[in-house]
Parts: sequence; C-alpha cells; structure tokens
Amino acid sequence: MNTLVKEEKLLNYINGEWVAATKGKYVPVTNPANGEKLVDVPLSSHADVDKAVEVAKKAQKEWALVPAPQRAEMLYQVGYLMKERKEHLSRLLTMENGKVLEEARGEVQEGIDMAFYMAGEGRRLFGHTTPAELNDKFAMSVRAPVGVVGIITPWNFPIAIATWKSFPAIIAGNAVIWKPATETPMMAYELAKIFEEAGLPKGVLNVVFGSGSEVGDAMVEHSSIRVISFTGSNDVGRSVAGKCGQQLKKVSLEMGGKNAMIVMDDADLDLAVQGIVWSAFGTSGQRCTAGSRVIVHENIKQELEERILHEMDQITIGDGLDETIKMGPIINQSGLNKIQSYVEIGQDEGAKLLAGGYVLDEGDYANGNYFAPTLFTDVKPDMRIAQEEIFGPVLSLIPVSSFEEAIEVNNSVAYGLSSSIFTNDVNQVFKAQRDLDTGIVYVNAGTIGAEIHLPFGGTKGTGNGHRDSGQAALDVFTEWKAVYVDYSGKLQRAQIDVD
Ligand code: UN1
Repeated sequence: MNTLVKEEKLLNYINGEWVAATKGKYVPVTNPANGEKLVDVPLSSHADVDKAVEVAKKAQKEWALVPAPQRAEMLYQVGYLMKERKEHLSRLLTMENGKVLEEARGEVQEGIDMAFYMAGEGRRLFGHTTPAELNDKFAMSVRAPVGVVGIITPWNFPIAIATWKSFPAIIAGNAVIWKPATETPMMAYELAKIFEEAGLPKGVLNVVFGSGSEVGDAMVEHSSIRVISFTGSNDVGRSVAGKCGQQLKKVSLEMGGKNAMIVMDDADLDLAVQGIVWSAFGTSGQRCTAGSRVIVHENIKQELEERILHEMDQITIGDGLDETIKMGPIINQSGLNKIQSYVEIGQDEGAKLLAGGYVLDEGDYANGNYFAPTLFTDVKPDMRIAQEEIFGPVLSLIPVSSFEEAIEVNNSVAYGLSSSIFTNDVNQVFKAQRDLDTGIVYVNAGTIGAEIHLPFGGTKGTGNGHRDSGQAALDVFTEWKAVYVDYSGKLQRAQIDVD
C-alpha cells in the first residue's frame, strides 16, 4: 500500500463540510502505472448538486461583498500552501494520473502561478472609465460576478485546469460547484483542503464527485448555475453547449486539438527534434496541446524521420515516480483501446508505421496501461490519423513541398488549439503567426507549454470562442455592467439632448 493516500473513501466538500454522497455508491481509483488501488471516489447524484447549489447561492451573496483585495488574501494563502505542498501534490498527481514526476511538478507549479496571478487581480479587476456624451455625467464599466458557476475539469491536467477555472471565478466574487474527473479525484480533494485551510468562507467552493452523466448533467441543467466552464471531449462539450444554449446559460468549452509542428528546410533540426519529441510523447501524448502531426518540408523529411526515431529510442517508459522514466502510462484501458484502434486505422489508410504501434504488457508493464511511442510517416493530410484527436503517443509525419502548403495542411483540421513552426526565416515567422488559424502559435518550439497569464483555448472545433486562464478567463466569470451617474440634477436624454 502507498503511504501518501490516507483516506479510503473520499467525501464531497459542501458548505465547508466533508459529507458523504447521498447514494452511497463508490468506484475505485487506480494508479495507471501499476493497477494499485488508491482510493474510492463517490458517485454523487442530482440531490448532492442541488444541496451544493443551495449553499453556494447563499455564500456567494456574502462573498461578492468582500472587497476583492481581501478575497485575494485568501488566494495568496492558497498559493503559499500549494507551494509548501508542491512535492506531496506532485507525487499524488503522478500516482493518480500517471504523468512523470517532473511533469507533475510542472503542472502543480502552473497552479501556483495561477494562484498568485489571480490573487493580483484582486487589486485590478479593471473596468473602463470613459467620457459620457452629456455634461455632468459620468460613465464607467465594471465587472460583476455572475453568481454560482459550474466547473467541469478533466483528468489530464487535474490541478492546473482546476486552477484556471476556479481561481478567476472565486477572485471575481462567484461561488463554485466543481465536478472533477473521477479518474483523478485526489487533486480535487487536496485543493479543496487547501482552500479550507486558507480560510475560504463555507460554501464558496463546493466539490461534488461523480459522473458526467449524473453530476455534470445536473450542473448543466440547474437553473441557478449561470456559467458552465468545461474542458473535455468534443462529444460531451457539444452536448453541454446544446443544453446550456437552451437555457441561455453562458458556457465556455475547451475540447482538444490536432496540433501540428511545421518544420521548414532551413530549421535548426536539433531543436526541432527535441521540440517534436517533447510535444508528441510528453504526458504520453495526453495533452490537448500535444503535437500529433509534423508537417515537414520534403527536402529534410528523411533526415528528420531518422533523427526523430533516434530520439524516440531514448524514451524510457514506466512508472513516473521513478525519476529515470521519461514517459508514463495511458490513463486507462479505454484510452489504450482508442490508441490501438487508431494505429489500425492508420495502417488501413496506407500510412507507413515506422515505430511502435503496440501495447506494452509484459514484465514490469503487465499491471499498467502502457503504449509504445509510435511514428507514422507518408501520412496524407486527410487521413483520419491526421484529422482526429488520438490522445496518445502517436505522431504522424506529413510531407509538403512549400510554406504555403504547410500552412494549408495545418489549417485543414476541425480543431484549432495549438500550432508551431520551426524556421529561421523571419518573413516566414511573421506570415505563420498571421496565417496559422489556432488559438496558440509557437515559433521555434513545440505545441505544448502555454503560460498561465495568456489566454488558453482555440478556434473552430476546439471551443466556442471563450478562453481559460489569462485576463480572458475573467470574461467567462464576470458580467459587464455599464454604470452612468448623471450629476446634472436635470433630465438629460442620451442621443437627444446633446448640443
Ligand atoms: C491541456 O492539455 O489540456 O500548454 C492543458 C500546455 C499546458 C496545459 C495543457 N500548460 O501544454
């Protein structure tokens, strides 16, 4: 048994109390590296969501009246506690998610950065002041909290994405109902404990564990939850958006990518190979931002292939708690099945498999969910392996003969999250950042590694126009309010009494 997880069963966190879910049903959470059971997570019901919303409504009214700089004090405290517990949180994260420890530390750091960044917003939360069109009249816009907001977070970045959503919501004066992914509940449990210790008033943050079909649905359907911020699959996101649309509920979606790295024939290939391998096989390819296509100039295709293969050979695979390991397991069996099925699809489509393509299940790998790093080449842009999100360590090389073709291939997918280009031609750099149609563009680096003070999200099938993190996150969790103060003492009619 591991010693990091003290609890046998997790409890929901509602109104500042740890309470059992009403139905009394649980599912086990296992470590994807070795199949070891970590904890049981409750499957809550509509009734638990209703309870959480009732207390959140009350708590939010008071929280909204706390001056934002004071709300920030609590968030600074959350940041300090996360910092103090960084190693503990990182190890737990590796155990429940499988990502290697170095990456887990990076993810926890992303959450710490977000705490201090959003705490700073407590002294900004800027609106605008602007001249009024009439004399003796003052005009400004201010950000107002929306009320009770719902956040639904995925297992692949269980703490960072939770901070992208909950911290701006809370600093802006909202109360939160949070449904974490059932695969990775320990991060939610730990973060809720940190909020509790930091002194967040009861009911401002409520964690309800459970399935998307029951808890997620109850949140989406609840008329008192006025915003849903969702990160997850495209299918679920579309259904969430449809239901929210019916209720005129604000919904912010982030639903993945089919991100490409362009390598031009003047690129620094050493750098390109490192960036490609890190983006494709880091986190075992289980990032929304993972680079799963390389669009390569035909002049350097063969050399790049050889160099990528060489670098792939250096990837050590196993339990991420072992610091010599570079790539951890896949989250679960259904993830493995999906990856395996895409390898078959790629072969049927006529792509050439250069490496990997199989499940690792012998010896030390027997009890975990491991997939070999996989490389396809001579992939055509319209093949399914070049169009659909695989969410695993599978990379496709697509040869092209010009810069223009590279841009066109990049933009030919239904998603628009991240893209990158390796080139030393300054003209191509500026054309690429203009013409690549994704929400994130990297130059001379891979597709992953977004920083928290910039907007995170994408175009087309990746989302619906909103962004996580950065200033943009405040737009999701606030309403703009235009305020006019007429101090003329007489009736002044806008657009009419203007001379
Ligand atoms: C995700 O894959 O959903 O930019 C988030 C990155 C990380 C976050 C990824 N900072 O790769």
